[in-house]
Amino acid sequence: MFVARQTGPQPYKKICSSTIPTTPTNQPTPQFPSKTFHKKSTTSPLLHLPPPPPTTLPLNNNQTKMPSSTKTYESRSKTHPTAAGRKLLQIMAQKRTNLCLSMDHTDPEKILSLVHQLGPKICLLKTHIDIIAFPPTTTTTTSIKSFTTKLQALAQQHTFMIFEDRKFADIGSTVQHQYRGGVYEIASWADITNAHAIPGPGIIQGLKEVADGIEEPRGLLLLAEMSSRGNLGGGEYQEKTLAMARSREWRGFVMGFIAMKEVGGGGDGEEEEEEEDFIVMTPGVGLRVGGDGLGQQYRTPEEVVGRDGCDVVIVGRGIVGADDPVAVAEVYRERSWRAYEGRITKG
Ligand code: 5FU
Repeated sequence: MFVARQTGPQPYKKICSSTIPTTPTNQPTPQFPSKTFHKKSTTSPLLHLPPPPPTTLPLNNNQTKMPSSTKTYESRSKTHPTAAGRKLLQIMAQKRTNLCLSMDHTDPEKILSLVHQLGPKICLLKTHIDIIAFPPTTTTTTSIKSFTTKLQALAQQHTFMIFEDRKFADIGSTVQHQYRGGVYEIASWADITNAHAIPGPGIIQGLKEVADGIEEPRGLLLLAEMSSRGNLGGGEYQEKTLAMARSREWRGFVMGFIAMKEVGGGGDGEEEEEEEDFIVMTPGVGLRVGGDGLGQQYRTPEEVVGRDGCDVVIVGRGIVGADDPVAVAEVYRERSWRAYEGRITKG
């Protein structure tokens, strides 16, 4: 019988923090009806967001376009074309963290407790709201609303943003309902969400129309590729996704990609005077190269951020399943931040 080899973070299996390397390992690199939400501004005192940049950023003829990966998060926070992107980059620069916690626990009370402990380490909290087992003590909608309100309060207290990893994948009309309504009302509390490009540009348009009705900045990531073995992203699919993201229509909404390496960043060809900047967020990050036996593939922070130019590392079981999640989160934060500093020094 074939038994899959499991070498990366395991589902809630204990990881002993004392055995975690704080320096890169020498292991080989793997191949691998209209409702709007108007909320009061809850901007943290840490954040004094700069005004939006001009829609075009003139370059003189001799100036070479620099890839985003060579620039600091701080400089990008002043020029990023989306308000959500500017806010996130500013948090990253000020808190010195490019770590996103993927909170894939199913117990709402446990989630809130862990997020409270880990909030200081992260720039972003990633949720899967539909895996959470909400108690049937009140109506489910009330439980969910109470939970997401608490998450927002924690985001405010510890200065991080919230990313609902919803992976929308339907026609524009349907995703509008899924984003705005249902029991989760994702658009009302998640700063960032993501979508597959497979349905075509209507999915972005549909989500943007909902986001436009909300006072706080909302950003969208497109999935250009995935971390799992055999995924159909990358290559030509990624090129087409990038072309879709570049449309002027959603310049202030599409903030970046889920991808395994830097995407775009050299200007879009049509608008030669403009520099583009897509924030790349990357799951499949572990302290060692490995996998989970179900297709997930792990690479190290040094590979993901330092070598491949990604901006935000997304870590789930590697932190949540550890004996000491706070200590392990600090190892991920520190290694990912050092990889970023090394990258911009080289650039
Ligand atoms: F888009 C993606 C992807 O390509 N790979 C992923 O693993 C999303 N994910 C999510 O990141 C996945 O659904 C988990 O929520 C998280 C990774 O968790 P892990 O425990 O660090 O493997």
